[in-house]
Amino acid sequence: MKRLEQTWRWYGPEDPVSLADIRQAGASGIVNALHHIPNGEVWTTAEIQKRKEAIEAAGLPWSVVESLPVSEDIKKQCGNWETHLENYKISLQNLAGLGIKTVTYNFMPVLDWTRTDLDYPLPDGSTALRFDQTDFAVFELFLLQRPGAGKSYSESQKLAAQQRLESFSEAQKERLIRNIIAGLPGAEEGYTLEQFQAALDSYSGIDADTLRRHLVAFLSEVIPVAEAADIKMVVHPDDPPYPILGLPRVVSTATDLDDLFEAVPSPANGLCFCTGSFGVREDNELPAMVRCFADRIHFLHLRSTKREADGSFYEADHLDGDVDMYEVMRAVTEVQSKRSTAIPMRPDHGHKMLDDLSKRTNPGYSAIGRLRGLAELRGLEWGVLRSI
Ligand code: DNO
Repeated sequence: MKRLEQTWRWYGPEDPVSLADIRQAGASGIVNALHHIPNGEVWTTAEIQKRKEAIEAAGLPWSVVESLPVSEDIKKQCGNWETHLENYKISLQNLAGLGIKTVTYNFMPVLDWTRTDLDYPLPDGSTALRFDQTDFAVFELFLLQRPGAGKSYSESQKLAAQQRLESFSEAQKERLIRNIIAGLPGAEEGYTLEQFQAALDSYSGIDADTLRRHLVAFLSEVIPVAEAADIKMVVHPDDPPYPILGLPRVVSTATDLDDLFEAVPSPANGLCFCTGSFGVREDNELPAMVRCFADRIHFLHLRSTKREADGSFYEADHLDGDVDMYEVMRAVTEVQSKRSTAIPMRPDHGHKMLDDLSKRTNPGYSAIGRLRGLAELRGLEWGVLRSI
């Protein structure tokens, strides 16, 4: 029986984790994007070919694109969105022409994934990424001063945020702002505070229904091209999986996915099943979702998050936290057993640990933390398979 394909995200030539390191981690496929090409522009065959050759020279295939970003104009249907849409189709055809056939994207307005703390200390001395609800309130209520933000918080949350603000040094305030708006790796867009507020304002009038319509319109254009090119498009869920900053989010729950697949039923309309993102919501039952969306899953991000009472969460060890990774893996192996090709998975968001702690790392994408994650997941898959 085919096992999952063990892949690893590589940020390109600037990534402190080299392709040679990745081979030693035991990964056999690369997840990559052309981060230097601005969102909305075409990924030319020449640029794709150049990157593909660099990856293959290290003895690895370019297995998955993460991400071919959807421009803000497309999400809002404004400005150059029609040109961007045509460019997106050309990029898909160019990728398919070179045999790269799994393409990840997301439809989160303004921000891709969001964290408030990139070095949250864990009891064992390693550090994790964290989303702290009170810090986030400090950011939008007092640092950004987003008009209307007060409506999203209770009186006690506002008081907690006020007290937290008073305890912060200037450096802590600046770090919080930077963590949220400077763009985490892969997010592509980075902002100053003024640009950030302007980007939020540009969504006024776009509620969840409108954003959902825009997503369906995007897919209605792009999916036929993907289908003809034998590409699987995989949507990454919202992270965190609920509306933030007054912006709508429409890929957070099983209901959202039902709507999406009903609106655009083509098999090319697929899902990147990210356990860490979906797992932040208690009402997302992950093993059941894997079984329910079995035919749509063409890429897996495996990691676990630990929820806290006030809505905060942090990234736990891959086999710890609120994600029941054993049950998820059992469901995933059932899905894999019915496929003729290996589903790519990657360990997501490792801790900073051992040498990672003193090295330059992309937040969440340290070498050793992910090596640990991959090793644990590989062992879990092996154990599940051997026991059935
Ligand atoms: C974070 C990533 C996301 C993901 C995009 C996909 O670590 O999982 O940035 O790549 O949302 O478009």
